[in-house]
Amino acid sequence: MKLKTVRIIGVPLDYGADRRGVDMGPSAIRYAGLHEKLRQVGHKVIDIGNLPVPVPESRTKNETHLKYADEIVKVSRVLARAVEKSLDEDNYPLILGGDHSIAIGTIAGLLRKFSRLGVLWFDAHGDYNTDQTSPSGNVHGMPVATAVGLGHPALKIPFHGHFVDPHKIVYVGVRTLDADEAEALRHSGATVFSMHEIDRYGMRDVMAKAIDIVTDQTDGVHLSFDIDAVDPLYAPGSGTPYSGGLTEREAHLALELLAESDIVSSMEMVEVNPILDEHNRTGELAANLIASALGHRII
Ligand code: NNH
Ligand code: MN
Ligand code: MN
Ligand code: MN
Repeated sequence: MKLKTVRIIGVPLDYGADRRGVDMGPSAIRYAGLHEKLRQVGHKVIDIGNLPVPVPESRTKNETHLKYADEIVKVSRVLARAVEKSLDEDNYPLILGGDHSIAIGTIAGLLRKFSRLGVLWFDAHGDYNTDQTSPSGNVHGMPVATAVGLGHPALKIPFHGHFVDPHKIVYVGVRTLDADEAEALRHSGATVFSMHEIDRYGMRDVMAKAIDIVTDQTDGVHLSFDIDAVDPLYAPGSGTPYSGGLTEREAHLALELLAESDIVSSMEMVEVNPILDEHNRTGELAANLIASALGHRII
C-alpha cells in the first residue's frame, strides 16, 4: 500500500448512544499501541488529540426523538472542518469515536472534497433510522440516513446541502434492523451484505463485490467501522452487542483485502466502550483492525 500521513482525530462523544463509556474509546484505542502499529507499517502519524466535547451531565437531554441533537451537530461541524483540513493537507483522516453519530461530521467533511463519495459501512446495525422511524431516539442509529439527506433538518446542517448517493453505499455485517428502517433500506439503493451473504459467499467474494461497487464512479472511499460488526465474543466492549457477527479473522480479512486494493481514503473506528470491555480487548482489536486496514501484514 502507498505510504500515507495518517492524521488521527479523536472524538470522545457519547451523546448519540445515550450510554456512557464510549467517550473513552479514543483513549483505549491509542493505549492499545495504535501509533506504533501504524509507524511499523511505514506510515507517518500525526495525532491532533481529541476534539472538545462537553460531558452529557452538563447538558439537558432534548425531546426523545432526537436526543442531544444540538450537541451532536455542534461537534459534527467542528469534526467536518477537521476532516476537510486533513484532506487539504493531503493527510489520511483516521477518526476515533465515540459513538457512530460522529459519522455525520466525518462524512460532511469528506463531501467537501469528494463529490462522489463511496462508503463502506461495517456494522451489526443499519444506522438508517430517522427521527420518524427510530425506536430509541438515539442519533447513532441515524448517520447513514442523514448522510443521504433523509431525516430531521437539524441533523443535516453540517452537510451544506451535499449528500451521499445511496447507490455508492455498501454495508457489511448487518444482522439486526428496526422494522421501518429495514423497509427504508430495502428501497434505498444501498447494497447490504448481511451476515447471510457473508456465510453464503464468504468474505473474500463479498469484499470483491463491495470494492467494485464503492469504486464505481466515485472519487473517494470512506470506511466506517462500527466495532459491533464483530461478534461480541471477540468485541465485548460495545454498547449494543448482537450475536452472530463477524469473527475476528473475517474482520481482519475484509480489511486486509481493502488494504491490498488501496482504495480507502479515510477511516473511522467507532463504538468501542472500555467500561463494558474486558481488559481493553476490544480496544486492542480496534487498533489491530485499523492496522490491517492500513496495510499491516503478519509477514
Ligand atoms: N437501531 C437501533 C437504534 O436506532 C440501534 C442502533 N445502535 C447501533 N448502531 N449501535 O450501529 O436505536
Ligand atoms: Mn453503527
Ligand atoms: Mn452498530
Ligand atoms: Mn459546501
